[in-house]
Amino acid sequence: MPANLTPQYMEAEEAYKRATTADEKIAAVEEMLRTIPKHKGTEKLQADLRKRLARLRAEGRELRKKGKADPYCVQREGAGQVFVVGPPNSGKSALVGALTNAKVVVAPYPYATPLPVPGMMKFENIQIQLVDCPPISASNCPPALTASMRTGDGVMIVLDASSDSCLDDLDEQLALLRERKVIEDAKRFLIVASKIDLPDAAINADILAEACGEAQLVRVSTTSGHGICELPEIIFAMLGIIRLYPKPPGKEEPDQNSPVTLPAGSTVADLAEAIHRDLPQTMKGAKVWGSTRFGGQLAPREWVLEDGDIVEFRT
Ligand SMILES: Nc1nc2c(ncn2[C@@H]2O[C@H](COP(=O)(O)OP(=O)(O)O)[C@@H](O)[C@H]2O)c(=O)[nH]1
Ligand SMILES: [Mg+2]
Repeated sequence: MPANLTPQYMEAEEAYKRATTADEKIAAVEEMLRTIPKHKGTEKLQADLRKRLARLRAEGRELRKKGKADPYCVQREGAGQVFVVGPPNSGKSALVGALTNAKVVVAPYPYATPLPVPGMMKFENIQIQLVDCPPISASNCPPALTASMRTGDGVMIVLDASSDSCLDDLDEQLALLRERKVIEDAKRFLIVASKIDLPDAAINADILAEACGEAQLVRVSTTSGHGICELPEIIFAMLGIIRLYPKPPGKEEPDQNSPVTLPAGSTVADLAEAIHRDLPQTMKGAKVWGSTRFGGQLAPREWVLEDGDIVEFRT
């Protein structure tokens, strides 16, 4: 360990450890190089950092190239990204079209959706991204598509409940998504029985519901509108996120239109970190309205927040 590393350098190193994206890592290493004391004792470390920076930049270029070259890759937007998947003609595009602004193609023939199409769905004061996907089956499932799905926050499996094959379709979809590690034990997913307006669909949906076991099944029809209004809230609940409202001290009301969304179970410290990386260190305390017994009660950093909480940080 070379001597005389400055606090600025240590801070940049911390930022590097916390970085989650390639760009954040590059920025942190650049800062480490800028702040490292330039003398004999740090020469080796400087060389290592330059190598690391070159490697990160090359990886970044490669990723960007792939991002352009990989048509299955979808830029994540909003409070969560949910892939809408299923066999051909099950009503995926119609559903994404009903819930979002996406320009989907709904058609009575299979493979009308050759590539993923994202759209934004509004739930109260947040937006959740839904991605209309090409159909997948055991015989036709591009690895690049399932690789893209793995980076999402959740999956909706849409099955045509009017079809005699819907139970087999369910098994096939679940087996495929598990094999490709899109849904693992912890991954969030939802099963949608579509076209519930058609004959036999209600009975088939009951059979599907039984086969689903613990997994949640939702019955919908884009034709009759059945179940459509309820879906945004169900999808929000599936994602397991909470909305939090930071309030500057002295201000009467927080901005209700731009909550910070975090995984359920997040604490006061997690919210501080999400707002500013220095805030967990600089904060002296937090007042919380909502989950605490009294409005504006002082809460410790490990206090678990709930959806809708208002938090005022004291610095
Ligand atoms: N009756 C009925 N038909 C639907 C419904 N949703 C979709 N369809 C029809 O089913 C066909 C396939 O729909 P589409 O959304 O393109 O399926 P995708 O291949 O899964 O994207 C089209 O002819 C749609 O009009 C529904 O809720 N009820
Ligand atoms: Mg489609």
